[in-house]
Amino acid sequence: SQQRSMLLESSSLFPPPKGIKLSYGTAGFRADASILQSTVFRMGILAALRSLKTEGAVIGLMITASHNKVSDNGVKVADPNGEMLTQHWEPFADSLANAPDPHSLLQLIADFAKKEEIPLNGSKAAAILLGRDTRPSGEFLVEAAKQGICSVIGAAASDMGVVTTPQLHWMVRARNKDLKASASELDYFDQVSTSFRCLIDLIPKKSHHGIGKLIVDCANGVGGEKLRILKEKLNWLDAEIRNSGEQGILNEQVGADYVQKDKVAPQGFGPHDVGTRCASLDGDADRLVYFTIIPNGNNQINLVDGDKILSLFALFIKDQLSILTDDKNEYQPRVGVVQTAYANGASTKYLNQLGLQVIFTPTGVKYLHEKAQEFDIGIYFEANGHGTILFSDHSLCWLEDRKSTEKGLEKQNAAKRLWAVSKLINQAVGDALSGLLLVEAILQHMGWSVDKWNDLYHDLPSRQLKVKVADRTAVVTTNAETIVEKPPGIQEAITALTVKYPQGRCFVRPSGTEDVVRVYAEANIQESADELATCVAKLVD
Ligand code: 16G
Ligand code: ZN
Repeated sequence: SQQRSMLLESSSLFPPPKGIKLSYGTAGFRADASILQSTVFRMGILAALRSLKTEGAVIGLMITASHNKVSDNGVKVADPNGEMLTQHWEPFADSLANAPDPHSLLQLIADFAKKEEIPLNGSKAAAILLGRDTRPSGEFLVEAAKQGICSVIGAAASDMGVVTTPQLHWMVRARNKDLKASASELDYFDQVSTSFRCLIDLIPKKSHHGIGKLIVDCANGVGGEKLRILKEKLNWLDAEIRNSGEQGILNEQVGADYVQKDKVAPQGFGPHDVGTRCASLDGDADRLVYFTIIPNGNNQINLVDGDKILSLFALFIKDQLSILTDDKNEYQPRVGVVQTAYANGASTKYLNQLGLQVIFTPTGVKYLHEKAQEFDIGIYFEANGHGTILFSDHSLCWLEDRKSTEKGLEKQNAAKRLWAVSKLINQAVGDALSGLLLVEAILQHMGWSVDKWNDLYHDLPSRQLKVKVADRTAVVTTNAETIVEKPPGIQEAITALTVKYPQGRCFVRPSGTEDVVRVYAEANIQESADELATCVAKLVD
């Protein structure tokens, strides 16, 4: 058939790299950009099939390797609601990427299409939105993706150019869920800036005093250029943009991943910034952390991580809800908080004290997101700064109703604030830019300095180590990665070491992105956390 010959012909132009096994991993395929052309081409095909399978819904294809080095790249797929590709298709993504030749590729596609009942006869249309970060390799990889898409009859690609990962997810969601067929970056900027201004306008007059300027490290990535656009739309935002990529190298000693893991100030920050509120985005702007520089501290910082952003959001939402629902006989939205084992124990304790239900999942946005969807208002964050807030359709209807019918001004304003939060925050995926604006709006609302925010609770000292192992899959965990199941005996040894330290907690897990096993330990003092991590690292070595 025509479809067959099109696929055979185009895939012969994109031979897979020899002797390399690729895996979809926690967040799509990632590798050195030079070997990714065939993978991206094939993910173009997969995205087209996914669109056909979902009755022609718009599917996203993002080319990025996030916080990894500039010579790497990667590709991931966004489903109709803007969230990560359904896990149920990941094995197909793996086999597609690793098919050795055009004929076996074709066979895989034919078998899968049959099993999933995907119409491959050109009778249906498919639509894919493409985006890429600022990596130079993104240009030729986008071309490979287009070729993949175009080799499926009826499929069409729209290239959104250089965008943040969350912007692409947002556009996909807006086009499908909000039925804005032409949703673009401009609509994103409009929605985000309008809802931010709305939150600022709703600040009670008495707490209206300045909280000083913000400096943002943009990891020399795509976030810088986008934040500049937002800033122009928001004359209220007093932000200085640094590391926006004109000079420095993407992710090199800059960005949220570097700042959070190494707990040091990024390049371009120094003693002159002591006393100023600082934030850091990662290379594709889906992670956000804040920090301040410690005086005479040799570039050391006070880190205000994802757990603390989560705590600030949770506190604000809880406050507004308690204004709105003082009558206990009324409907009360169920609020839930989702964390991973990396969440600092002090943050979990704080959230519990707020009376919130805290649930743990394994590492990786797809797991947290899925869990958060079970609530009326679900808030999730990884300590590394990736997270967002999800509002159920029901809670949105309720808010919409309350903000227009509520008689009391206080209550009406609380409903309007929560409504604005739902518009500002990116409900498809964690978004450093919209997250940053929400943090800024809440701090302004509370009249809080970054130090006041950081004092919500004090992090327990912690240590992370990574151990290079021959086969990381030998380590199997359970219970949201807190317990080692295999190899046998390890968990007993970890427990025996952990109980020696006051407030000790420790776990190991195989990385989903690197060939290592990671160790995390926390305790009441830094020396103990370090010692515990070191001892446990020896166990898995
Ligand atoms: C990926 C995940 C991130 C996770 C990290 C863990 C997404 C979009 N990103 O970057 O959520 O924290 O992997 O890496 O899911 P690790 O498995 O190497 O520790
Ligand atoms: Zn990222």
